Amino acid sequence: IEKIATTGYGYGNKGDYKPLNMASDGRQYALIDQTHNGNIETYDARNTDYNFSLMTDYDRAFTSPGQRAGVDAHYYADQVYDYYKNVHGRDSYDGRGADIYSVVHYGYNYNNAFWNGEAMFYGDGDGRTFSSLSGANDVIAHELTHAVTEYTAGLVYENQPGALNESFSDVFGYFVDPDFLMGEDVYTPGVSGDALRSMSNPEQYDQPSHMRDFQYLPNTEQGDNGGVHINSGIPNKAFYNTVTVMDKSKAEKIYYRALTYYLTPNASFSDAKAALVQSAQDLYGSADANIVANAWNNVGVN
Ligand code: ASN
Ligand code: ZN
Ligand code: CA
Ligand code: CA
Repeated sequence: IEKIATTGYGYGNKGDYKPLNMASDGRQYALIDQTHNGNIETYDARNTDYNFSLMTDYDRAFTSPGQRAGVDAHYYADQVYDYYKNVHGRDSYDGRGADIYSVVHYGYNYNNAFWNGEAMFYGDGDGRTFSSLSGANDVIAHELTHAVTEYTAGLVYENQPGALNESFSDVFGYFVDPDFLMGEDVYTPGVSGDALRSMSNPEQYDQPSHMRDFQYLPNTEQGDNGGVHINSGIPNKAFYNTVTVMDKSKAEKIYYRALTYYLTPNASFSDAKAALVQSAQDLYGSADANIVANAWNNVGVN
């Protein structure tokens, strides 16, 4: 069905007003943003894990409680799209204007979000461990960066390359939401000040921040694929060590170049260090390359 691009608005998970790009067929309005080469589309799983339909309304005001998760997912997907386009000149995750699909109300009380190779999925959370996971723009940036990584470095999701895959998702989560906490806007809604992970102090959430504490876990689901969400604390701390010394605007170019130009699927932490040092050298010269090298030396990656 031909749809006409228009604008409307809605309320996010925290009840906040957000302007939205949408499309209408003259009868209904749908969360389809047609303002880029590819569409940004937001779907409702209605608490299933298999039945997804476009989030729609009969007017341009997406203001009902069941629409809040969709409003945030739609708005933040556009925000992250704009980040990659405006800062890095990248048109969507594949660099070729791929449609970006988000699915909200995935599962029941589901305490996670993920990229499955085709779309981003967000649970509602159980209301204790998490509130609706689309309510955090660093979570959206983290998940969409998994897609960018898939189409660029292709870091395999296990052991050291998997921990790097996780870390790059947190790093670009930082660039979209510049604090060193991940998921703080949706984690434990009854507890303030905490987060899912900390890049400045990974130990606070049981992650190592130095190679001496690297955790050798089995490459199984139980073992978090070799500790991809555990050992990511080490490259995360190296990132913290970098971005607290160098301009953020330089660090994001260096990390993007390493991810999209140098890194390959089986990269180790040492390979990531080398890729980032070389990227810094290419873009800004030896003073910044030395900052990066020292940042990794200080987490025990030589
Ligand atoms: N939220 C997790 C992540 O994006 C889901 C997963 O384990 N893949 O890393
Ligand atoms: Zn992840
Ligand atoms: Ca954050
Ligand atoms: Ca909290």
